[in-house]
Amino acid sequence: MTIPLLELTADGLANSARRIMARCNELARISSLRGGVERVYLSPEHARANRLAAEWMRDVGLTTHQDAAGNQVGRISGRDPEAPALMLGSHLDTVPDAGRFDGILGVLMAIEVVRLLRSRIPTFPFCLEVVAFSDEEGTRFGKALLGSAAVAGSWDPAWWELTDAYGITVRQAFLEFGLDPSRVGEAARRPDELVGYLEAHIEQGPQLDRAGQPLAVVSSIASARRFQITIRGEARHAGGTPYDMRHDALLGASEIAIAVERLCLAEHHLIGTVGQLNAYPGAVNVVPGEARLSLDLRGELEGTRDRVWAALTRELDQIAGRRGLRWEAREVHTASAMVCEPLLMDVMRAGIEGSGQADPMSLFSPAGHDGMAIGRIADIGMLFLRNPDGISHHPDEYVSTEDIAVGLRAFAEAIVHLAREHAR
Ligand code: HGY
Ligand code: MN
Ligand code: MN
Repeated sequence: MTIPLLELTADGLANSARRIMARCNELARISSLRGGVERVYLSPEHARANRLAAEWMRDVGLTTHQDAAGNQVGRISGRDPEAPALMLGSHLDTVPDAGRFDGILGVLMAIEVVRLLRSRIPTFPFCLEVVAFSDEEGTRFGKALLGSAAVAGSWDPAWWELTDAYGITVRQAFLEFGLDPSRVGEAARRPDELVGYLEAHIEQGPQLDRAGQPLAVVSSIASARRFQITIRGEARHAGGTPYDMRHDALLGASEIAIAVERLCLAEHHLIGTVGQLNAYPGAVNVVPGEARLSLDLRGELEGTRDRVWAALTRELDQIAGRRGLRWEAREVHTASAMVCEPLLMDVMRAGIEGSGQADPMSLFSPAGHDGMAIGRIADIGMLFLRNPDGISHHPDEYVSTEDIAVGLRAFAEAIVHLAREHAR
């Protein structure tokens, strides 16, 4: 049994957890969606959420600034103000009609952990930084991890021309937000500035709920590839066109959507989703001449992911041959799998055990996270919190204040364990 390093009282942790829950609800009201939660990159809602997060960061003694890519950053010194920092954080942006915790919980837990560790931080051999990343989901421009990619120094100039649903480019959105596109490189951090990155996040899956455990250590984050697939056939009269003359693009798209499920079910730790499917011209009395569908393909191993993508392209060829269709695919997002650093897994495990949960599970994350980008410049570690029924990217997403309290203790303990490791 790991003896806790910190004397954190149950009442104190419960107060912190209630504060976090109240703030998740407050942030949920900063939304572009009436009656729901939606906050996207470089929007007025993003700016308001950053201002609120900055206020909460300053409340716990963090010095704040917004970086050149719109991420909200807070920093507090350890023994040496010039020392590298342990970065804590997650993201404040959301998917459409989102829950209140995906990303947001991790930012608020990071801020709260600074409050809990205030008296110890001046003895730490590293500084602490809290980062509220600005675009983990990629909801607005289709490309995920824009904010954390800028921090990782991997901003791709091709992204300036990405457009949102209204044709606004990333470049225009930067300018409207008050950012200077030519200075995005200033958001980049050097590897020698960081001792690591730790993120707390809801699991977004059912493993912890099924196991009846509140917390888990994350072992790795899935690799991902996202595609926009266009299938073209021939628009025709819905009444006068017999089946043997049809080249129905929507039926071709439907067949490939079913094939995604079939091929992924046959694999281990691989999952594919068609989240968008549109038929054109979209009239009730016209055979669809064109269909556009998205594919989100993710796997623990890139080889498995890529092998299934190759198999899907062969299926697309067969479907197109049979139905007289043509298809093309554009890859809009690619992220390598990111393995968590064993030392950070160890301190996270020790933190969870210090919170009273013996022998915590290690879980692979099929959900993507900012650590996929930050892992290019720093070692990463993650803490998962149970979210009942695993439902996420949905308004019913939930985490209990009890699990938040236990998660805070584990997170704080893990940081103290890491400080001890670095002080050796
Ligand atoms: O899509 C994901 O896995 C993450 O929630 N952005
Ligand atoms: Mn998400
Ligand atoms: Mn997330």
